[in-house]
Amino acid sequence: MPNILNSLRMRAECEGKHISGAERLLETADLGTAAVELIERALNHPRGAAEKIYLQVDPVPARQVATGTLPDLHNHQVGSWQQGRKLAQQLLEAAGISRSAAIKALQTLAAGAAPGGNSMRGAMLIDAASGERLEADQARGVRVSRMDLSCAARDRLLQRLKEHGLNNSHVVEALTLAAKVIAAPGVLAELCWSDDPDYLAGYVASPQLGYRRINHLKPVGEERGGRAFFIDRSQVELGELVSWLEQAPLLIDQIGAVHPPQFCQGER
Ligand code: WAQ
Ligand code: MG
Repeated sequence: MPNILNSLRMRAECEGKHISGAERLLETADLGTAAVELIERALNHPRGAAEKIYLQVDPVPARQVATGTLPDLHNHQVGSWQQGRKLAQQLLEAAGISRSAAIKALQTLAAGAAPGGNSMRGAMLIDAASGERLEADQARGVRVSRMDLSCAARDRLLQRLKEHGLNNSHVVEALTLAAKVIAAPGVLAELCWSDDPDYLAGYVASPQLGYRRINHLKPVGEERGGRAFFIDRSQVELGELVSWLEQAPLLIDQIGAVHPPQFCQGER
């Protein structure tokens, strides 16, 4: 590793609405290519063409960078988004989240977790026992940053995902983000589905369950998506957790297994 890596962040807006965002951790030689890719993504986004694009680059001393591992991917196939949300609730309960907190988080994401019923730019923090929302700003939320795959790990992951028809940027980025979130002190689980109207998949992730991909968590055309991180408040101080998620650099150099699809029985 060189002495310095770079945190590259992109955020794009159209008419004040958040369109897309991304975060990478890269060597300087790879910065230009990645920045162009992110600008192109923002300009051709299914949520709308960006009017304002913010790019930020911050140096990160390599000695501060921890290394990490991706969770195993389990691929649950459900027949409807309603069935998907039921499964998400069950997985959250299996991860130690109270039923009421799981149901409340699902309902809040479905209704648009930001003021006015929009999607947030970042994630909600949710007390895993009470279901209380803990993030300071309900429009911004907490944005996990300064994480990426090493080049070798990315190549291996793409190869492995390709065997299952899952080699798209949503899966790669979501696995990377979830790896950092479930490694965080005091985080019991994460719930996510996309805010892109044409991308219906989401997941529940936890240290024990791994990354539980669910193919349908919302209806086609739905732009309300987001993330919820479930916290055990007895394990961690909130400010410490937020600064770890936003600031601690993590380079993932080990990938996990990718399991074949598992079909969910029962009512659609
Ligand atoms: N930190 C915290 N929250 C974030 C971040 C971040 N860095 N990036 C996005 N979010 C939140 C924000 O509220 C977005 O509205 C929401 O997540 C969804 O973001 O097939 O594509 O980038 O296995 O639209 C998951 C399934 C796809 C992938 C997730 O999310 C699969 C996805 P998107
Ligand atoms: Mg999106």
